[in-house]
Amino acid sequence: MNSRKASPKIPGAPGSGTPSVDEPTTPAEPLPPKPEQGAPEPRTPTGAVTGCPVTAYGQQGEFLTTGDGTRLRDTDHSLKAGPRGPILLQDHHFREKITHFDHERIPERVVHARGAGAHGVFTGYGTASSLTRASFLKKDQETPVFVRFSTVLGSRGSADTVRDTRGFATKFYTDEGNFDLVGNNIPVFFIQDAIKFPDIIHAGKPHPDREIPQAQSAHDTFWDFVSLHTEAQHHTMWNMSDRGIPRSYRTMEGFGVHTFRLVNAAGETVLVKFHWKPALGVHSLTWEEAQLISGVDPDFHRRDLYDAIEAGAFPAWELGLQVFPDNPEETFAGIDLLDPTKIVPEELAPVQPVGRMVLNKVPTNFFAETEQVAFHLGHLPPGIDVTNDPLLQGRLFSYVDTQLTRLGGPNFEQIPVNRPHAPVNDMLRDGFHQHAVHAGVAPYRPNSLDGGNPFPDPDGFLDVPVRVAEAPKIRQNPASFDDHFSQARLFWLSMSPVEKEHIVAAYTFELGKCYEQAIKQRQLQCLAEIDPVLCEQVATGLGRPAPAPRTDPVDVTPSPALSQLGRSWPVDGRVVGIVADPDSALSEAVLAAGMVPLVIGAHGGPGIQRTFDTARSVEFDAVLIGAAPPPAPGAIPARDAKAGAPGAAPVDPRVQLLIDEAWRHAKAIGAWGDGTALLEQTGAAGTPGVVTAGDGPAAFNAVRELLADHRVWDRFPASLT
Ligand code: HDE
Repeated sequence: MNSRKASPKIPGAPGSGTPSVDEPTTPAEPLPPKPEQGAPEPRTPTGAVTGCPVTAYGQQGEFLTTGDGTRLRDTDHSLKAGPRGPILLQDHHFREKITHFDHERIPERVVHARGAGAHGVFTGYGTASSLTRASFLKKDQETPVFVRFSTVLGSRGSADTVRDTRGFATKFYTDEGNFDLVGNNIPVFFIQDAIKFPDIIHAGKPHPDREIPQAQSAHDTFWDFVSLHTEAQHHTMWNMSDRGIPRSYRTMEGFGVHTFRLVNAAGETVLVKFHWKPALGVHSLTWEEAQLISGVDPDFHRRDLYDAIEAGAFPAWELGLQVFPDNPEETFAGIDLLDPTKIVPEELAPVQPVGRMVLNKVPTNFFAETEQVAFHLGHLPPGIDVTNDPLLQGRLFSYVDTQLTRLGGPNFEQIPVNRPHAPVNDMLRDGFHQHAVHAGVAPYRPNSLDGGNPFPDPDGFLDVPVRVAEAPKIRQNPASFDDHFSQARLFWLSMSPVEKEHIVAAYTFELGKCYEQAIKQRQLQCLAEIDPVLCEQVATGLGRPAPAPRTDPVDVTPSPALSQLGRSWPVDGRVVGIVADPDSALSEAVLAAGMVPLVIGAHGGPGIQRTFDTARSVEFDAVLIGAAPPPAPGAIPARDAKAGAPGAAPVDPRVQLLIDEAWRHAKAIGAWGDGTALLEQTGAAGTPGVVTAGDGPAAFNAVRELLADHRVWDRFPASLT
């Protein structure tokens, strides 16, 4: 369970103080940070502790100054030759203000541009100590972390809930240097060799002529590429599954994807894959919800992350390892560990927990922290090394290279959020935005002028001396990389019936959005190689013939661990919409359960957080109905096209819509009082996951139990097996 802090209030207040209606006229100290806010620990660019409070990074006083600290009398008028005259070139304040503004933007990330970050702490269990000498994994060792979650394809301002892979990048500020675990929420990748990265990304990004569609894979260029470049089929299957539309960052697994090599104090090595297991389990949206949210609340995932932290429902994950012997073939159970399009099923190699991460602070400033954080796979502490996975090898080049443009030079590691917490003694010098003030005269080795410092440490990072087999220099993959379909089939066969239904619907939607029939047919051929039922179902939806497989589908053993259904999880931080008169006992009960109550009223007022105008079902994980409100003023036909239809039920149409959608999205619904009759009227009463009770708290208790299973899929029996 998550450790919670007491939090009596509903999250979302924008500032740490309560503003006055009138404009303030007397200077005051800057307001303190909000309690849930954190910031990079103050360190010098060379990793030394500064002793400054974290607020020293922010504004320091009550009077407006230039960037240079000179107090100003006026920032509302430019200096002009008379009230009606032109602006004077000498107006240095005007020029500074506008010039700085003109340069506020930096290039967004070429991929993973849309993201949200949070601070936290990682605590080692000590269970990995025999495998690696990395100090942050020692028992009870606490290490600060910064995590950035992201989508891949969309621009920085795109919606959170699009169908896409999610980035899950963690910077551990370990006492032996930073460790960046730059993973995704999907354990495999589209390509086996980094040289193909521009190809898959160009195919997934908007078409270059019209720059549409934004943040989507449902278009011709994406499916053109993945149907021709069939090693992408396994990853594509994950994207078409519910993993492509997570409910929350808090309910995502994370994967390092590649195989890494650990080395212990005795120099012994093992191969490992990194896994993050969310304390709340893996949960997803429905596709209709995801689409609605893209319009209703494009910031849904970042809001959820920050609200959860503010409410004290700290997101948590356990870090785990799949461990494999470091044999010369670099295979396990016949699976090539260097092939990033392959998983090793957990049933064959269980995930062994090695530590726990809790995110407990939201950033103080989005740009300074989330936008400027720079991850790099080469940020490795002693005890963790890379393998020859050709995707990993290419990434080792790319992540430094990209920061040179994005963050404007080679000193990006000195930006506060990137500063290590370990002493830095490099011989890297100068460059744009140099923050360090290096002393000494001999930034070279060997030297005698600085006493020979700094010295190599025989106990420092070890490049494990792995033997490379004698081979020609060649542009070619190993033959074991040629199997492109068996694991896509393994994933498909591991899904529960309702998850299979969703996969069929996703392929049908995405290919249905393609223009070219040839591309649809080519992808259907790929599906035929994966599974004839899947192919036939999608072909029916597309109105096209289902092709026969060219080779017989291989025999695979399903991996039940891949399904996200069938277990129960904590409900921390989940959101309950309440249609009833404000009732503090009910709201208290929801808050006490670690959840967020949002009371929905006809219009704003005390105790009401949403109105019929501002609420939409997709914001809530469950709905409680304690009233049957008649159409409110906002529902007159001129203001709401849904309202006033002849014969419409005598209930506000937006409440009707709320119930219809919550029901359709398999959400738990609870009712009492007039709400019970309303559910009977809508036809929802008596169906699975719809409960009635004598009062609000009792209805909530019943709904809470249902919510532990996330959704009530029994409401919609699947047609597939
Ligand atoms: Fe990335 N990737 N990537 N990637 N990636 C970037 O680095 C790249 C890959 C991942 O929140 C970029 O700083 C290449 C796999 C995440 O800041 C860039 C290849 C995985 C993030 C880059 C891959 C990832 C990135 C863009 C093929 C999962 C966001 C901005 C070999 C294991 C990090 C940046 C953040 C970001 C290159 C493939 C995860 C351009 C060349 C596989 C989570 O350097």
